[in-house]
Amino acid sequence: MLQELYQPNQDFAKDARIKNMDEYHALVKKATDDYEGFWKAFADEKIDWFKPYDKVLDESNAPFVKWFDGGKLNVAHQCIDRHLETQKNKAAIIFEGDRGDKQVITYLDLYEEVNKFSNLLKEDFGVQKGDRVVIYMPMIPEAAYAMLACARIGAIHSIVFGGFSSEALRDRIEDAEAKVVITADGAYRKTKPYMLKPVVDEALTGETPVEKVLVVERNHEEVTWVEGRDYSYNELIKNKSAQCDAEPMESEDPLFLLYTSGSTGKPKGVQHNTAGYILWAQMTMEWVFDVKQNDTYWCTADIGWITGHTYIVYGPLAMGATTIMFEGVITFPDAGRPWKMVEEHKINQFYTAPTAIRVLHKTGEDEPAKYDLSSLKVLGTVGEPIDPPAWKWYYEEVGQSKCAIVDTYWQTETGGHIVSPLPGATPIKPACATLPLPGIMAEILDPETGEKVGEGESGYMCVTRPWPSQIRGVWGDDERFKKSYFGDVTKEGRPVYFTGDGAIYGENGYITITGRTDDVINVSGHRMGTAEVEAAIKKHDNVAAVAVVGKPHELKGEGIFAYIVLKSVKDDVANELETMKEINAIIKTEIGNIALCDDMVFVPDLPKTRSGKIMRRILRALAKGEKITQDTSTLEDPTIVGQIEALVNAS
Ligand code: 6R9
Repeated sequence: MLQELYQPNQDFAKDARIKNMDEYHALVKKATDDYEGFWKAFADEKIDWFKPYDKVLDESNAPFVKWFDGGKLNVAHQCIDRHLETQKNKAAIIFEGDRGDKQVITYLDLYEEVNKFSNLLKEDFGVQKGDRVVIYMPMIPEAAYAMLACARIGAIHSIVFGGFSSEALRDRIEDAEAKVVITADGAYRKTKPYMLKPVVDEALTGETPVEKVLVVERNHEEVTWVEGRDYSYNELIKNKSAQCDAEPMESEDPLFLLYTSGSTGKPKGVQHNTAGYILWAQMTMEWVFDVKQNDTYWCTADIGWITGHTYIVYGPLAMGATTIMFEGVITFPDAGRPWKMVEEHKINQFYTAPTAIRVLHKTGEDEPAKYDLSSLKVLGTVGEPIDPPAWKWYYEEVGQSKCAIVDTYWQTETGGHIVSPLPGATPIKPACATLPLPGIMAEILDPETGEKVGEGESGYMCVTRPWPSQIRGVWGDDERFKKSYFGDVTKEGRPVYFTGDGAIYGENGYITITGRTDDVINVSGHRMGTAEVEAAIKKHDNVAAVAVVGKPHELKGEGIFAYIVLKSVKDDVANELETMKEINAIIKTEIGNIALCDDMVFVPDLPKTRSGKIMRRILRALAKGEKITQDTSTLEDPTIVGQIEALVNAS
């Protein structure tokens, strides 16, 4: 096994922030010996405090914890203002539009744009500290300005991914009780305009907490304007002052909400607070990507996901880096687009998802060789387990066997990376997230006993001590927060955080993440709750019952497989196809294209236990085409398994 390890590039390592495993172990030891002292040192060094904090960590009300209580700071100040003295003319954001249009935004430009935006929100929209602002935007610089403007004035942003439907947007707006929505008319995809504003209009029909909508005019296509509700950003911003003081925020004031899928019910509003989040965003940027003063860093995520929050906007700007923002599609006009961009912008760190790597590999295996990729130093992946062939292609063809691959494991709830190689220190291994980052007490535990499992054994990926960037709550639902993440297991009296992922220890404590242990499906690195998809499918008049499961998919990682029981069966193929189309149309309006089913099978019934619980394990196995070997005698009707199997095979 050991010979599979790839050692860090020594030329790179000598200038890296963490240069070798001795330095890694020294940091881990420091955290183990004096946990609060470890975090205190970094909080003091990295954060520009308006007022010092009183206490590093308050666990008295665990699992509700407080980090750096009593301190005051502002995230927009941390990300912008404090860099002006030394690098006001450095590029903060380099924007590349879908059609190749480019824009360089310096730190001074960013300061002015964010201040104007902040003044607009305060003066024209009456946004105050603590108000919720929903952002439904394409990947354009104004999306970053909007986030930072909220942070500057203390409003809590909640970004909704632009691919979500009007119903999904409505749910999130209502749950957050947002007073303002910031959107755009639309943007461009594959050179053609597409629209967002109509989706917002739809989401706001009927009763809504939203009073005002700000529309950035990006593609200048025709949109409807509702008098007294909708305002053009392009107009209002013209006469705004570029001076706006950053609101002093408490360390534990909320910074943002981001809705994510869990195993049951509607998406949860994951709440991140100010100080702890920004500290870890900055530290992981520095450690895991090791971005240097003159580097250009590109993360291909969308700001609608946590990766876009932490690793396009907050992390890079907090450390004063240059971050690329890309509006387009990485396989357009061809699968050489990202490599062309690397060559043009001389990108040094590139961060993407396994699903993108698989597509780039499949559709453009030889593309990397056509470009000069010598600027690259670190390649990152995130969102789902990466398979060894994709990893190898990424390492050899894109990284030319000299770049570290950082397989970063984390979640919306963790705020930043928790298990990841360090590019100058950690020997890497295909498809292995390797070791916990210093300060993160991540362990694989037996879910029953709470004991750490041994080498070669699998268990649940957990974190046994609170860390600064962890989720602070589920918006409006403390019980759900406790129930979703903290079971009965405690370690040294502390509630243990459960990630919901399975993992296995290899040699040297190396961690391989094996995937979700709950009913969350990971489609192209995006989390979908089975309950959400099932609720959408049930809206079809002729659906009596449904169960969806994940099924391995060559490009997406997992696809969605639905077992559907119809109320009335006509037994004709044309009719069935029509129903399938109708169901997918409902999913599209209820959630969005990302939740469309790859497979649907109409079945006479679902495999249920006598107590009425659906046996998803069986359905998952059948979707994969596996033979059912487990005991089915506890089922209400054991013959159903054979019937479903025959239908799956025939589909
Ligand atoms: C950052 C992000 C979180 C879920 C997580 C896990 C999966 C993320 C991974 C990974 C294997 C990695 N995941 N990174 N699995 N290796 N390097 O993706 O957040 O959208 O909340 O998803 O993604 O299953 O629990 P989020």
